[in-house]
Amino acid sequence: MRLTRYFLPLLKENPAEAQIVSHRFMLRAGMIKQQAAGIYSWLPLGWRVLRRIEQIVHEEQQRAGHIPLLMPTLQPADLWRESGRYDDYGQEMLRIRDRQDREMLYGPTNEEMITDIFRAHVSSYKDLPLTLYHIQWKFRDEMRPRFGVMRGREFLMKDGYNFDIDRDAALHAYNRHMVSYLRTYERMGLTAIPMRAASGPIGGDNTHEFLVLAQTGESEVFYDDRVTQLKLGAREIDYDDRTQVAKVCEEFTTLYARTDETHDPALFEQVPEAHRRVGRGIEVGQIFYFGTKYSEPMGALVTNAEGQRVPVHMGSHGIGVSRLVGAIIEASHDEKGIVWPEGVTPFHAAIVNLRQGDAASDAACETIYAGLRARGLDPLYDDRDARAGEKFAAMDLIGLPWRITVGPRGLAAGKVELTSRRSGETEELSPEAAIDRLAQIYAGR
Ligand code: 5CA
Repeated sequence: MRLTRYFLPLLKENPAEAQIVSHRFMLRAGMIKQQAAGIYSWLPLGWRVLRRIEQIVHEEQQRAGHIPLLMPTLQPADLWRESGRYDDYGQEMLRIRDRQDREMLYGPTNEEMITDIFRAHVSSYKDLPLTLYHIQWKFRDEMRPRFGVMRGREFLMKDGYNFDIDRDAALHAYNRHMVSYLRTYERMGLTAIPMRAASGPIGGDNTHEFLVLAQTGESEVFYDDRVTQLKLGAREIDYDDRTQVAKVCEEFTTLYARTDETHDPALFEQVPEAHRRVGRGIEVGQIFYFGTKYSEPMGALVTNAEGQRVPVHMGSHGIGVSRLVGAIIEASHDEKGIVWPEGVTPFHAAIVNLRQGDAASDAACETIYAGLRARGLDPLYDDRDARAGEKFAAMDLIGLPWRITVGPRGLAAGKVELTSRRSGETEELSPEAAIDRLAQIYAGR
């Protein structure tokens, strides 16, 4: 993409309404525009990050054996009457009537609808286990939408639903989700800590939230700081291996880590004082096991191996896809702007031409642009006729992890500069070597 042909409406001033850094940078970097309280347009740069996060979520869900589908945003009220949640859900649910005066709602979550799909098509234990998921917009009429996309009213969520023959099988599905989430967040450059939590309107008594530590987080958290050192890394996971998956979960959930809702001061006292931490976190996901809470009232039954009809065991598992964009910025920025982790960056590298119109500089930028594209990378080429300082400030703000700077002086010696946004370190390289370096950095991402 060439900047002169792109749509990147940067703001020079700090918007007054933004109270936290991610909201401020998302507005200033031209990623989002508010359309109503808690409702945003995703401008091209924001859209790119959102798509990259979605892509990682899809890959990791499918690696764990979960199957994508797509359910609508609007749902009939009657489905929710079957589970008893239509009245329970209260003011957070946006209720709508269509022209035939039928009661509809904008889905805040999809337990009822997925159970309806399941009961229409599955009737035997032989079709289990089954986990279906989608990535779809949700609406919750939050009392206090705030912090930009962090607490929106309309927001993008990955929600997945497992169907299993019994509790043990459903708990394996729960564990599988936990491990796949750990990998998902790590690929986004995040440390997200699973913490024992409370289940709220989804139900069940087995639930963990995933929290990214940040001062601006909405949840108060209590933890043993050794949990922050745990890494899943590149280890091989066989998602069908119940023992292996359960061991990983044990590794990540044994040290004390709880949100204020389940915090137990007496247990916390047992954490060695040097490791005891109280802080704040951003909830980027939550997993639930709730057994037959929906399958029983909605009649989602399967025949078991003994020929009896039994309600299927379920859980649901959410990732806050749009919230993650804000959470990643909270975890990765400096005073100049965003610092995207390579896994989610909207463009892989910036090309900054210091002397637009200089024949040698223009030609070298074109060569690098084409070279990066040929290696499967997406560069953003700042081809504006603008001062170097302005170009650097723009690229620092939007936070691409790598910048190639091209100017007549360097080119006279056959060199361009490759600069890391994170460390600020610069290397002088030939254009070809710079392309090779970036291809190496992004290999496998
Ligand atoms: N049905 C279950 C799991 S699929 C469910 O809805 N879980 S949830 O309520 O915990 O939501 C899942 C994730 O969506 C949360 O962990 C959070 O990251 C994100 N989320 C929830 N509410 C909002 C909101 N108002 N704005 C942005 N993200 C949100």
